[in-house]
Amino acid sequence: MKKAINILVSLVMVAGLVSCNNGENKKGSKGQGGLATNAAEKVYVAPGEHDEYYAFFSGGYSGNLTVYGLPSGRMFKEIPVFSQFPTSGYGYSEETKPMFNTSFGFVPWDDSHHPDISQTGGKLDGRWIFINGNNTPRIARIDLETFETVEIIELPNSAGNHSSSFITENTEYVVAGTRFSVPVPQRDMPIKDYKGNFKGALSFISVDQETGRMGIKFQLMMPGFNYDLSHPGRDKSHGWFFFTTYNTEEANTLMEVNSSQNDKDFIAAVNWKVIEDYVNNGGGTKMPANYAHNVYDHDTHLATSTMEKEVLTVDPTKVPGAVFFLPTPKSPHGCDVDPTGEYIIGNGKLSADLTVHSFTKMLDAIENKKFDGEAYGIPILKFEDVLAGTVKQPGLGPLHTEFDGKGNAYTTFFISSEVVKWKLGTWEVLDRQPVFYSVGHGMIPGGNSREPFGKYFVAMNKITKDRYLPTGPELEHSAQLFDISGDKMELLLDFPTHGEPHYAAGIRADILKKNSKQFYKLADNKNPYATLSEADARVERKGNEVHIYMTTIRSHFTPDNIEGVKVGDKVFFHITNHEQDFDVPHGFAMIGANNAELLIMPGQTKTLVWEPKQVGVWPFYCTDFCSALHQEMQGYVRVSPANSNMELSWSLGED
Ligand code: RUQ
Ligand code: CUA
Repeated sequence: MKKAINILVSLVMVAGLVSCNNGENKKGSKGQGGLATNAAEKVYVAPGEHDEYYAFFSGGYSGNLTVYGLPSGRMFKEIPVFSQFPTSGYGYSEETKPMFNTSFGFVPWDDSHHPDISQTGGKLDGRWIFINGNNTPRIARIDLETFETVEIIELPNSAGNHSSSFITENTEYVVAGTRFSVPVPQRDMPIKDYKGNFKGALSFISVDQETGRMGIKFQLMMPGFNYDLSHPGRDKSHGWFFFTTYNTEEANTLMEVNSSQNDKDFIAAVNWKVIEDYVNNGGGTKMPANYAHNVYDHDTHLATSTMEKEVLTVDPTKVPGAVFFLPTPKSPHGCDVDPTGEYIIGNGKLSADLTVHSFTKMLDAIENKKFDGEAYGIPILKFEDVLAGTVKQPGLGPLHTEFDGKGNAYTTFFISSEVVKWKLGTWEVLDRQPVFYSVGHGMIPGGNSREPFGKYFVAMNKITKDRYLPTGPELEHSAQLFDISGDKMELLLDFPTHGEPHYAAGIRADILKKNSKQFYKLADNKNPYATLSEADARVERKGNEVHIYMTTIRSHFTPDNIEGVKVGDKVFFHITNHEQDFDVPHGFAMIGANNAELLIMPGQTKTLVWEPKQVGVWPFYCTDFCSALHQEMQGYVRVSPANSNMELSWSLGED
C-alpha cells in the first residue's frame, strides 16, 4: 500500500512541476505580437453588438448557473438554481421557497456540475436547460424563455448525484446517476459491509415534450460502484446510455489507494429502450420512497412542492440485453460519445493512454456473446472485442473529451495542464496547447449533440494562481477561449467564471434570443395574491397576519402609507409589478427584514414576509433604479405596540 501512496505522491509532484513549466511557457506565448492583435479582433464584440453564442456555466459550489457570451467572455446573468439568491429574492420570497423543499426539509444550497440543453433529433433546440444538484440529489429544469428555474425533482436512493444531468437526443430522458453507492433502502448497517450490499441507482427521468415536466420513469439498481459521468448514445447509438464507473473494488476507506487497485474499471452500457419496453409492459418493482417534486408556474408565479411516495426500480439482471460492462483502464472519469454515436471515450484518470470503444463492435460482441465473465450477473464484454483504438500517451490525467463535428476530439488533461486535439479513427495527436492551469472540463458549443458548432473551445481551468490580479486567498476560476476553426488551436482570451464551473453548455445565440420573454402579461397573472388594478390595493388583517396587497409602477407604490400594524404581527407584502415593458423591474426593501429583498419583474407578483419587532414608523423603498423619480419610490409602515387598538388604514396621495 505504501508503494501506491508513493506513486500518487509523485503524480501530484509531476502536476506541480508541469504547472511551473507552464508558467514559463506563458512568457513565450506573449511574444506572438502580431498574433495577439489578431486574437483581440476575434473576441471583440463592438459596443451594441451581440455575441454569437450563449454559454451556460455550472456554478459548482455556488449551486447556480451563469450565462456568458462567446466570444467576448462577458457575463450576462447568474440564474439561481439550487441556492438562495438575494439579488432577486429567489428562495427567500414566499413564492419560491418551495423550490428548496426536499425529503430532508429546506435545503437552500447545493453543488451543481453538468448543464445540458434540450435536443430534438440530436440537435440543440433551446427549450430548456437541465442541471444536477450533487449533494442533496436533485435535477433542475430551467426555462430558456425566461431563464428561470421552473422545476426541481429530488432523487431517492441516490447520493452525490454526479453522472448527471445528460439528455437523450429527443429529450426523452434526463439521466442522473449516483456517485456514491448507498444501502437501498437506507438502513442502519456497518459501513464495512459495503461490498456486495450497497447499490448504485441510475435514474431515468422522463420529460413531457409539451410542458417539460419531469417524472422518474425508473431507477436501475446497479452494483455498488461509483458512477462518475455519463453520456447518451446518439444517432446510431441512440437508445443507449454510457456511464463510467470507478471503485469497482467496492472499497469504503482510503479511497485514493483502495479504489485504484483494479487495472480496469467499467463503462456500463445501458440499453434504455429495452428497459423502457420492460417497464411499459409492467416490469420493475415499485418501492416506497419519499422525494420532493417542486414546480414553479409562470402564470401563478408560484412554486408548489409535492412529496412523491413511490419509485419504480429495475433489477438489471432481470432484463436480458439491457446492461453490459465494457472494461476501461484505470478509474475513468469522463464518458464521452462522438457526434456519430460510434465512439465511446473513457478518460482513464490514471491511464497513460486514452481508450476508445466502438459501438459497432460492442453490438457485435453482444450478439456473439463474447463475454469475459460477469459482475453481479451483468455480462462483461472482452476489452479487445470492443476496443476501437487508443490514443497513445496523449498527456497526463485525462478528464473530458469534446468534439468539433469535423472528426476531431479535444481532451482535457488535468495533470499535464493542456488540451490535446486528436483525430477520431486514426487516433493521432494533431495539436496540443497548454492551459493555465489544470483544466477540468472543456466545452464546444453544441459539443454534446449530433451537430457541434465547432468554432470555439472553452477550457474551464481549476487553478487560477497568477492569471488575474490577486483577490486574497479566493480567486475566480479562469476560463480560456480557443479558436478551433483552423488546424491548430489558438488561444484568444482569458475570462473569470463564477463559483466552480464543472461543465458548461453552449448554443448559438439566434436559437435562443428570438424566444426570450420580455415581460409577463399582467392579464395572465394568476397569483392568488396578485393585485391587478391599483383600485384593488388594500391591507387585510387575519389574526396576527397582515396581508398587504400592493402594486408598483413608475414611480410609486400603492399604498405608500400603512398604519395599524403591531409588534408581533407577521406582515406579508404581496407586490405586483404593473409595468408592461421590457427591462423595468421594481425592487422592494423593508427595513429590518430578516430574509432578503425582492426584485419583481413586470407583470409578476412576489411576496416578502416581515416581522416588525419595534414600534415606530418604518420605511420601505424600491431598490432598482427604475426612473428619474426612483428615489421617490418609497413608503412608510407605522408599527404600534402589540396591545394597541389602532385600526388598519392605508393610503396613497392623502395628507
Ligand atoms: S467533474 S472536472 Cu464534476 Cu464533471 Cu470532471
Ligand atoms: Cu421602482 Cu425604483
